[in-house]
Amino acid sequence: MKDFRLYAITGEEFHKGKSLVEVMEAAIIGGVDIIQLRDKKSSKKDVLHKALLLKDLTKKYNVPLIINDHIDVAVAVDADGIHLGQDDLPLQMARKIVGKDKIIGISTHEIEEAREAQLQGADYIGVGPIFATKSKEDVVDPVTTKYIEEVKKEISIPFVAIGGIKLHNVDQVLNAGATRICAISEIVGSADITKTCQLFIEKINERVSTR
Ligand code: TZP
Ligand code: MG
Repeated sequence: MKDFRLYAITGEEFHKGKSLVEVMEAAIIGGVDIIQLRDKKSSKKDVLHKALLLKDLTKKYNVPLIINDHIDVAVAVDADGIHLGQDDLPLQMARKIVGKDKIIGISTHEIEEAREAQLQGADYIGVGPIFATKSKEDVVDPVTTKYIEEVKKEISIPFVAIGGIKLHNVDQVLNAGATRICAISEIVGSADITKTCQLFIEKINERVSTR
């Protein structure tokens, strides 16, 4: 997959009356270079509708679209990939459905899960939650930046840090060795989404270019 720096996930409870497309377009304009549709509440039909809207948007900007959980929706709209958790369909089974050209991302919370995801052919892993977060139900305890250091040392596929990452604490995440940042609430809940993304990108570029 093409490398990325800033990954935005939808979180409609934070969108403050703005439309899904408006929010994600502002993020893309600010420099987000991959987006995920994550919707744990809507019907399949509504998720499909949202996926079609985001497919049009991401096509316009040439940004990859990842669908959380709903592999069928991802296939139906020809999304660029899917994101799965530890309790979702196993990676090899999901791979059979989406094929070798699609991106598969896996959430991991410990090094064993990261090793397994890499072994099974994940295209990237999520590493988190780094800090406490209110954006995910049944979330495990924060894994802290220690887990980033472990993954950095041992895992060779791309990893993206997630969970409670804000402009005020992203430096800690970058200092631990992350080069890709993912956020929900700090991006989509921001009063100025484009500006927030630009500031994230500046911080990432500052750190990453000096390594
Ligand atoms: N997976 C691990 S933490 C998390 C997910 C989906 C939520 C991240 O949301 P926020 O608002 O950036 O903390
Ligand atoms: Mg899932």
